[in-house]
Amino acid sequence: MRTLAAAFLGLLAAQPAAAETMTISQGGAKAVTENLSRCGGRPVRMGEIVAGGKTIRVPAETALMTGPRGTDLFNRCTGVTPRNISQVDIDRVPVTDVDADGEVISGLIFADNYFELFVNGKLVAVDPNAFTPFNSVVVRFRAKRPVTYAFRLVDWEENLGLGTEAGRGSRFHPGDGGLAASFSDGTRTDESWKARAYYIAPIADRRTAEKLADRNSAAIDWRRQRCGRDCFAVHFDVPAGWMSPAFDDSGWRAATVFTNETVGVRGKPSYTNFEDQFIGSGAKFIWSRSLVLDNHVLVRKTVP
Ligand SMILES: [Ca+2]
Ligand SMILES: [Ca+2]
Repeated sequence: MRTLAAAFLGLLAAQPAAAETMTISQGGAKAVTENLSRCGGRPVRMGEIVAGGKTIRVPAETALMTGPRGTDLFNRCTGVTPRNISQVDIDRVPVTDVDADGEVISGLIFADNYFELFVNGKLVAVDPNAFTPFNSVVVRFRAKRPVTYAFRLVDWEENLGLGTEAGRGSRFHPGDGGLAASFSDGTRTDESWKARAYYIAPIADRRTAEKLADRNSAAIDWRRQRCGRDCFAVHFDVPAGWMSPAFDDSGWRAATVFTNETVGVRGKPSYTNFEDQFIGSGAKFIWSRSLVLDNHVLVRKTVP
């Protein structure tokens, strides 16, 4: 006869490895912070919405206020505006110790709108500008191979809980995202990364929201999600330890690559001043399946 504890453990083992409950919410979230923007641009606020018996943080639970700020590669807010890479002294960027016996790796990161970079499970940098103006970051860290790169990515939102912002003649225009990163160990963002969406909005009706259990947001025409304060949103629980080297991402899909034209890099010198280091070196824009509807996205890659 099995003991109660054994039966309980058996029950736990029977759960799928990634039990990420889907929750559907409708309507806007309540702001729970002031505007956290440091230099104007769109307001950076976090919100909470209650749905499915849970209180869900939007656009995502982040370390924006507590994490180590990444060093500016280009940031109008701080007056760091190099015209190209020759004006950047990478040797002056502080080195974060991930593994004391590792090698020093540097990297350039452009994320629309917000990123957190974890290396071998350790938070190395958070994006100092969570929304706008568009900025870019340079990182250095000491890490031992194999190196697991993991980014939390957020397409920030002005209308909390709705996945929209004012723009293009609408108060409820859905924004889009995109990540490009290039590291000195040869790692580049491309289709070899894994990606998964955890917050999908705006969705115009509940039936469409329910279909998103498979997270196939690419099958939904974002132009037809015409809704305002009554939009639906789909949330998935983020698994503990998603950034750690040991995490099993075999169930995640390959990242989707988007062209620079689709992401819209023109007029964004925080990217274009380093175009040779980004797309010129093979660092492509990646995201999960919908650049527009997926607003909280996790991506990972382990390099030997
Ligand atoms: Ca940013
Ligand atoms: Ca969006």
